[in-house]
Amino acid sequence: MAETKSDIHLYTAQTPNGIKVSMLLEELGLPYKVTAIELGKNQQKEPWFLEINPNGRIPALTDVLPDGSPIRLFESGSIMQYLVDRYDTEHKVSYPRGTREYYEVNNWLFWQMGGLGPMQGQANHFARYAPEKIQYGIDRYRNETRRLYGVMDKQLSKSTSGYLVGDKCTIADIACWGWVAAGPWAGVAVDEFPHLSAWLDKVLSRPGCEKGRHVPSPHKALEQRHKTEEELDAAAAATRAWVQQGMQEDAKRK
Ligand SMILES: N[C@@H](CCC(=O)N[C@@H](CS)C(=O)NCC(=O)O)C(=O)O
Repeated sequence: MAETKSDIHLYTAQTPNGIKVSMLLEELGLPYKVTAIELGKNQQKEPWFLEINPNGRIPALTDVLPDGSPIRLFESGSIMQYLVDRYDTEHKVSYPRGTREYYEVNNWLFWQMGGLGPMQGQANHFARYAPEKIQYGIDRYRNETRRLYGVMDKQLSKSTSGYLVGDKCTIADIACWGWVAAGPWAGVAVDEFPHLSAWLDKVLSRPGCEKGRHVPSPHKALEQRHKTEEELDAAAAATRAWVQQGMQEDAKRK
């Protein structure tokens, strides 16, 4: 088979935001290069990486525009919109601009980026990474995450396709999947939500999503469903150390 040339270069790590992009790239069948960023070594804060994403977070992606000029992308939602805009000409996981479904996909993509991701991220922080257990913070973000799962469950209960918008899997589903798969890490049980549980398996059964979730290393979040709170807490110890160190360094930066 002839090798396909690709200028797409993904900078990522095994996290819910990171795997969104690799799942999408695999769904679209696009060739791409991968650089695994070691968050534990704070590589995302090194000057060369900040040239790509000034915000110092993964994922980030570089590509070359048709006129030959390089482009850098950051924020997972922005990266996903770029990839479907440019490469999903057959609308495998997107809808044509101007259609009702196009705007509805945006609703759910922004809902994930502004709600589900940040709330669940803070639930993770207070439940797993904070140096002390502050019950108010744990409850606030866990309850908000649970509420958001309920909103998604309700939307899915009305869907005839089993996906968030219209008759197919879109970037809205792909954006949410890694977060819902990691529910147990945040202390939120997905089994409380029957439509969400079915959706989790449905997305997982797609070969592209299945392959992409293991980039740049094996995805293990689903295995956490069978762990106790104590086991999850113990597993968080190593990450807690670098999260705390990263926060201290960020606080000193101007
Ligand atoms: N809104 C951003 C969030 C990116 C983000 O927070 N990435 C995390 C991993 S999921 C990260 O890079 N953390 C490293 C750090 O905080 O230094 C996106 O969706 O791309």
